Amino acid sequence: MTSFKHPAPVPCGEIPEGERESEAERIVGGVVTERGEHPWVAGLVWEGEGAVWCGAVLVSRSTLLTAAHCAQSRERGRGRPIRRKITKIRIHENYDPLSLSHDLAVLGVEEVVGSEVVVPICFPSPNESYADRPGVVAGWGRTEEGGAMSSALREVQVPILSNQECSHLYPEGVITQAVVCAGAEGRDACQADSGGPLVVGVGTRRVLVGVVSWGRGCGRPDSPGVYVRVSSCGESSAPPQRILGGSEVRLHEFPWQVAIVGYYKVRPFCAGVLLSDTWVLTAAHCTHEMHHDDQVLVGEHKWSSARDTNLTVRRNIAQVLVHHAFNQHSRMDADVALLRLASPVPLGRAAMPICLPEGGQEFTGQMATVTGWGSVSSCE
Ligand code: 4AZ
Repeated sequence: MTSFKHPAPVPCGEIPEGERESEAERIVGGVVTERGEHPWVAGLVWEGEGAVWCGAVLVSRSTLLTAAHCAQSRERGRGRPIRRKITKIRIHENYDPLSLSHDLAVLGVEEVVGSEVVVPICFPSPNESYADRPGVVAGWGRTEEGGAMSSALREVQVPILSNQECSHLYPEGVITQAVVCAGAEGRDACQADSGGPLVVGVGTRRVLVGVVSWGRGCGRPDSPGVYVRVSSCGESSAPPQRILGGSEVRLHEFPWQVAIVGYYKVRPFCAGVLLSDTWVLTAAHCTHEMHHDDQVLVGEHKWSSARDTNLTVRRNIAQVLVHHAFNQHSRMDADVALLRLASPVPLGRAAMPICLPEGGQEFTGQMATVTGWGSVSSCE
């Protein structure tokens, strides 16, 4: 028999057993949640005060994500947060308080010990946009524009829009790849829900798609809520596959992978990753082995064969920018460099930039894939 006090360990995104049946009371724009139904949702409150002024979402036992505008406005606030002391605040380095772009912050807290009401959320899998999926947003924010805050945690189902649809509803340029829109008339997040999670169900788990950031009013027609996108936007032409123990990738499965080669040579001496049609990220130590006429191959698969693909393009390197903190002797720190290609590569099936993570994302414990043309045995 399962005891609610000592549930089986839950890695992420699972609502603990016994908390799943909801007898939620219906109210305008959403419903009051059952206790334990959103065990990754946190509220930011002040000592001696009950009111939650921003939401947050637990992504590990000691890390929360929230909106940068929540973290910044309270950085020098009065009193100290209660329940879990915030030990670290990291605001996204590209956060702009005027446009609210990159409105994301990471809060470090004292470790939350096992509890049936506290469960970290799961991160989404790469290459999923979640558009046209039903999302759920939860928070203690206003229940209507200009209305009262809610004393109970509420949730509402919100349709997730494609960025293309959403960009028609807001001024040009504000709906970037770094945001995701969700909501419909009467279904939305509102003030003080900021920082809280937009989740979707994937099987029995919930994954974090966005963090509440802003919107034009609350629940107005044609004014969906705007969330900081947590799901990635990188599109691979093939579904992601884990390469256990190492195996040959499928043709153009990793279209951001580039090879760095000698002048009209084919064997890579280093590799890099495409960040745009003209910029490549590589290791700084690779640039120390480089000659002025070295080149980049984009869309390469088997370098020893000219017949496997005709989509490979070769570019000269016009500029090399090495991280200023890189020390070629220790090679331990800041081993990164940028290469500017002499002319842009055509983007398509064989050449696609990778997305960079939002600052402060925590990938500890997740599986990653590394790709390259390096030695397949340590004896080579
Ligand atoms: C706010 O002020 C806010 N309708 C959060 C979300 C939305 C609007 C305002 C979305 O924190």
